[in-house]
Amino acid sequence: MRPMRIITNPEHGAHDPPYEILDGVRTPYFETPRRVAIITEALAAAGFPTPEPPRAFGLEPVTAIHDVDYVEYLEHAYEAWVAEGRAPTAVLPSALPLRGMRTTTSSVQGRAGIYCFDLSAPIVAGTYGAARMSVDAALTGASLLLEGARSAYALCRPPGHHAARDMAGGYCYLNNAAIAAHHLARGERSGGDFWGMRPAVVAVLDIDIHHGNGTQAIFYERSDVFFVSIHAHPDREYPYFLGFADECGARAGEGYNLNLPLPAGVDDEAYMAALATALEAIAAYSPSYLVVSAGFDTFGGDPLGDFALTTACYARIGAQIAQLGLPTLFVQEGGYALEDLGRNVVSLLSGFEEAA
Ligand code: SP5
Ligand code: ZN
Repeated sequence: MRPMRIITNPEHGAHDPPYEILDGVRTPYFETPRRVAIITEALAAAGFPTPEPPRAFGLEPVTAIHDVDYVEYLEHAYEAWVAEGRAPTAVLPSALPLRGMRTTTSSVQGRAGIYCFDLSAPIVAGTYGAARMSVDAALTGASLLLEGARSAYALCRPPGHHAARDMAGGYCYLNNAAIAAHHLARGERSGGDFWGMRPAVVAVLDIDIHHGNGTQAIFYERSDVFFVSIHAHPDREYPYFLGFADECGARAGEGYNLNLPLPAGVDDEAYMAALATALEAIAAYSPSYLVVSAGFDTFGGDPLGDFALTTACYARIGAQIAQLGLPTLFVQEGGYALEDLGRNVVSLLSGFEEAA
């Protein structure tokens, strides 16, 4: 068994917003650079290979998924915000254009409202560069699969699964997993023989506790990417407005979206039962590649989640995922229990490797 390749984002530390507004309270930013340091140290201690820097893929794979206007906003928002004379702390909206309001505006303050759906995606000077290199980490992992690797882990920061075609939110700016899945679906092998160019079917399995609203929206009308998410029921938990069980895809994508919303307090056994349902559905679509949006905020000690998973459960999850026998890219999403985050990541990846 070849060891799992690990790709990091050397630029992630430049994205370090000071706070967010969470449940009406100004809170230190949960999605901190320390998460990467913790995971990196734990992987090294567990004997995983030395992390690799990403290759540069340019803007094209990004704008294949995100609107050009939105990407340009992310790139220039901070400097424009400061040039408007606003506080250099971070770009955050003060008003959101809901129901019947106009969405044309020229100020950065106005555009922040158009391009954010919550108050947890502040833009600082280093946000765009970090988000772009986070995408490159996921794309590097996807390319390794196209080149024949069994698995890869992209230690993406910032995370991506809440980011939609033209919206940031939930610590996410660019949707790393969606961009990687699209890259795999196009089947662009560097070798490029005829069969290698054949478009592939890709499954995205989202195991973050929060519904991957961005990834779902991006692929909702596509039949080449099957999106499956196991998450806290949106009736009680973020992102509140998407992730219900009756969202099954639309038009060409009808039947290619599966949501498994769960109650509070889910333990290891209840989770494994939901995972079995998700994996059976994935197997039925016989995809060529699997992308796992790997969040660890399902952990019992997570400050943002209300599930009760143990560290040992992540190894069981990894082992079950490996049973699909698919080339698999793990993309880091959430996970905020800093004391346990490192061993939870090690547990998932080791469980996969030992069963692969
Ligand atoms: C990538 C990712 O995990 N983003 C998550 C963003 C979630 N933001 C809102 C969380 C609301 C949590 N409310 C429950 C608090 C319990 N103390
Ligand atoms: Zn999450």
